Amino acid sequence: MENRIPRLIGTLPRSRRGLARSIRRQHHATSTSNSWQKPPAWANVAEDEIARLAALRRRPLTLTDLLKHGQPPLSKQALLDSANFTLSLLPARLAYRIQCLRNLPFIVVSNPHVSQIYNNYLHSLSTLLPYQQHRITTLEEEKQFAEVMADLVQTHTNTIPILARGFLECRKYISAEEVTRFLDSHLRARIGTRLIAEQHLALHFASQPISDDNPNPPLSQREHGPPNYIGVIDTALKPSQIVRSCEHFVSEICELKYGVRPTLEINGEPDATFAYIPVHVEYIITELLKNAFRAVVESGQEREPIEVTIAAAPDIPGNHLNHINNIPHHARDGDVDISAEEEILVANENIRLTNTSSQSITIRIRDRGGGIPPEILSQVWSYSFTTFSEDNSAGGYNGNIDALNTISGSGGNTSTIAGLGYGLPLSRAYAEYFGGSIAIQSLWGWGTDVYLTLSGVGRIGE
Ligand code: ADP
Ligand code: K
Ligand code: MG
Repeated sequence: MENRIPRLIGTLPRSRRGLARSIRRQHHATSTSNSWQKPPAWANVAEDEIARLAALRRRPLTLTDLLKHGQPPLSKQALLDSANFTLSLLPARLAYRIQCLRNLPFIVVSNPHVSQIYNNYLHSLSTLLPYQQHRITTLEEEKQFAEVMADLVQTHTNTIPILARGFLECRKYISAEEVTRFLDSHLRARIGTRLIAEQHLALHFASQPISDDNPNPPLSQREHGPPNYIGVIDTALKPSQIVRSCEHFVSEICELKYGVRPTLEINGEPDATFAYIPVHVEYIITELLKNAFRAVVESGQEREPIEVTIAAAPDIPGNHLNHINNIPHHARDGDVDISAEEEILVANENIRLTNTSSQSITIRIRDRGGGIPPEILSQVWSYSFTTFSEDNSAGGYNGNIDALNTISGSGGNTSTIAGLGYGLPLSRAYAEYFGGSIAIQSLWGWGTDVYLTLSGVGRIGE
C-alpha cells in the first residue's frame, strides 16, 4: 500500500505507464548496488554540507503547497516551478534526518538495518546535490529530476519494516520510549518528504503533452491524469469506497489467519466525498480494520458485524474554523521546527485558498470485540507495543518476529493481521499530518469505537 510508485502507475492512463516503467527500471539498477557495509562512492556528502543543510529552517508542508503548482491546466512553467519548489525543500529535510539518525546511540546506528536506512538518506541527498547549484529551467532537466524523485521514493519504500527489524534487534540497548520518540518524528517527517517527492512525480506524469514547442497545450490535448486528481490528491475521495476495498483486503488476510470473515456494515453518509490523499486513508483504514477484525474473531464475536459510520461535518459558514482548532500544537511533521503560532498562520493560508466545500469527515469504526483492557490503554500508541503473538502469550514491547518475517516488503506489516505494533501510532501520524485525529473509546468487556477525523482540503477554484 505504501509502495506508491506502482500505485501511481496503476492510476495512470496507459499511455504514461511506459515512462513510469522506464523510470522505475532505471532506479532499480541504481538501488541494487546499495549495500550498508561499505558506503558506496555516491554516498560521500561533505560533512559540513550536511551540517549546513540540516541547520536550514524547515517549515511545515501544507496541502496548499502541494496543490499550488498542480492545478489544471498544468503549464510548462508550473511544472518547472513545482520541480524547483520540491528541490528547495528536500535537501534540508534529508540532511536533518541524517543528523537525527546519527544522534541515536552508536550501537543502534551500527545495526545493519538502521545503517541501511542511514545510507539510503545519504544516497538520496547525494543525488539531489548536483541540482542545488542552479535552478531547473528546461523540460530535459525536469525529466532527469523526475527520475531522481522516482529513485528517492523507491529507495525509501521499505523503511518501516527495515527500521522495525533494526530496533527489534537493538531492544537491549535502547528503551521503548526512546524508540517511540525517534520513530514518531522520523516517520512523520517521512510522510512529508514522500508526499513532496510523489506530488512532483505525479505532476510530471500528468504533464506529458507539454513540450518546449508546446509549453501551454490547449485543454483538448491534455490528459489530467485520473479524473478529480491534482497530483496525488483526490479532490472527490469517497471514504465508503476505500472502506470497502480495505475490507476486502483485510477479510482475505483474516480468513487466511483465522479461517473466518467477519462482516462489515457501512452507514451514515456513504456518498460523502472530500479532498484528501487516498494512500493515507487506505493505510489508516486498513490498520483500523485489521484491529477490529482481529478483536471480534479472538473474542469469539465474529458474527457481530463491524459497523462503520461515515459523517461529513456540516457545511455551515465559518465551519472552516474547525480546521484551525483541530491543528494539534505539537509538530505534525518531525522535521518542522516552528512555533505553534506560525503553524496556525500556515493553516490560515491553507484555508483562504479553499472554498466552502472544504470539510472534514469523521469515520467511526465500531467493533464488538471486547474492548481494550484498561491497563494497556496508555500503551497502545507506542511503536512496537502489541498484544498479538502466535502462541497468545502476554503482550509487550517486543514487536513480533513472526510479523516481521511475513512483511510483504511494503510500508508496514500489511500482509499480517497484527503483530508489529505500528498500526495505531503510524495511523495517528498520518491522520495528524494535515490536522486530523484518531481517538479510541474502549468499552471494556464489550467493544471498541475508533473515531478517525480527517480534515479535507476542499476544491480550489472550481
Ligand atoms: P498490532 O495490531 O500490531 O498489535 P496496533 O498498534 O494496531 O498494533 O495495536 C496495538 C494493540 O492495541 C493491539 O495489539 C491490541 O491489543 C490493541 N487494540 C487495538 N485496536 C483494538 C480493538 N479494536 N479491540 C481490542 N484491542 C485493540
Ligand atoms: K502499538
Ligand atoms: Mg494493528
